[in-house]
Amino acid sequence: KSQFDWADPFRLNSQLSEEERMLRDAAASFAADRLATRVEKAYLEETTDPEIFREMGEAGLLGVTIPEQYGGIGAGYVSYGLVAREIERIDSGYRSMMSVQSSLVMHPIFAFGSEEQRQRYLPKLASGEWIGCFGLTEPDAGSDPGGMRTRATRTGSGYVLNGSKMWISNAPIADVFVVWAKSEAHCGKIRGFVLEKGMKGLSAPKIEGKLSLRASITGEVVLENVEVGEDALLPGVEGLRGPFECLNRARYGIAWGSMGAAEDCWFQARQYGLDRKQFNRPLAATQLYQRKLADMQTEIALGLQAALQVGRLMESGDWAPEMISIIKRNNCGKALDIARMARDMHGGNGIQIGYRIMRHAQNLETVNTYEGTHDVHALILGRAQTGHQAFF
Ligand code: TGC
Ligand code: FAD
Repeated sequence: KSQFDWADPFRLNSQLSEEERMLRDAAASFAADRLATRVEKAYLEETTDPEIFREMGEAGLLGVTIPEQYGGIGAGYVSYGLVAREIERIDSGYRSMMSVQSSLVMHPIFAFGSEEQRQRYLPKLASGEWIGCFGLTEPDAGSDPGGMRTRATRTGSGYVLNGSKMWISNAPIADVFVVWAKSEAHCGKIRGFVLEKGMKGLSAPKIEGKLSLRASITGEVVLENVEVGEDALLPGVEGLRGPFECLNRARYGIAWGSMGAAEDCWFQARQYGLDRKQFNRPLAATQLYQRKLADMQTEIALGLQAALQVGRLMESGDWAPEMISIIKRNNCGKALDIARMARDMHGGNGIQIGYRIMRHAQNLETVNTYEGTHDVHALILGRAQTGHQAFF
């Protein structure tokens, strides 16, 4: 009979390759040294240090699945998930910065861009010299991105873009904007465009006053007669498949990341219960407290195992987006429940910034909403098993 490891019940560690474990450990060291040390101030003051991108780039944590010739490290999807888990263990906002850059900006340029676009953007995005953002959501088109109003109109040598995007991570500090618009020249189909900071008519004002994901800057993207050449168009994709192919990867990473935040809450709740005494005994010696710890352990162990399986299927090419809907939806929902439960288990201390739990809980409200809300993923899964479209 083997020894039970309460912190790794299903021996996730033993299911990883040596290279995966090394990258995970490097990400964990980076997160402890560079992120944990600045997150509290950043969260309280609602500030984002753009230097973090360069530091992540130096550590090899941006675009890990992108081939080396473009600045990535050509690692697999499990490696990418492990990096997301370690970064989100510190803060969902930092994972957001990493996953937008990697899955929503570098991936479309790599997968759908021309060779010139790949050469121009990917190495600088991988090093963190340039910061990227991804504009899909609009003020009146969130869960239903097909209802977007942003338009690209043909000019002699290129396009003019008009419209606005809302809730765009990294936008106010971005150098590179991957923006999705309906193109009149392509029968109204959605096309991707790569814009650059400083283009006339392009602005990205910060959205102030978020009570969630405060360490990650969010903005609008306003497009007022922005003129671009043909070279700004992503040539390799059209229709909603373009943004969704990027979202598949980012949602997958979020399934791992949210488990990192949940683990931090679980480990803290366990330690708090061992240290704190009420009624002359540790809280952790009570039945109700232990049941909550058991629930946390169970959901996290199952959530990580599911994310690992989907990652392996992505690596072998045998995957479907619905698998990602299951793990994005379940892991985010469970992580949010765990963070709220851990907050309660800390009593009054649970609301203090130093205990981290409430920051995670606040962040996970966003994580449960962006990249397809909990209910939207339920509708995707409902459609897949009944054949009935229930969105409208
Ligand atoms: P539907 O009819 O289902 O599909 C339209 C076309 O798109 C294709 N498609 C996919 N392709 C690849 N992967 C997927 N997951 C795909 N889902 C759909 C589909 O095959 C079809 O192609 P074609 O060629 O036949 O036209 O489209 P619908 O309009 O009915 O969509 C409904 C729904 C709910 C599935 C979809 O709109 C949805 O997922 N809504 C959620 C929106 C969302 O996730 N937004 C995310 C914005 S980005 C963000 O939040 C970043 S936060 C980042 C951070 O800070 O970390
Ligand atoms: P809505 O679509 O209006 O949904 C509101 C509620 O209605 C939800 O509960 C939803 O589940 C429910 N609902 C919607 N449709 C249905 C239906 N058919 N049936 C039943 N219920 C339904 N977007 C980007 O493009 N790029 C980014 O980088 C980005 N970063 C973000 C960062 C933050 C901090 C936040 C908060 C959001 C970000 N988003 C980004 C936007 C995010 O993807 C959207 O907020 C999300 O897709 C939901 O859209 P919405 O806010 O318009 O809500």
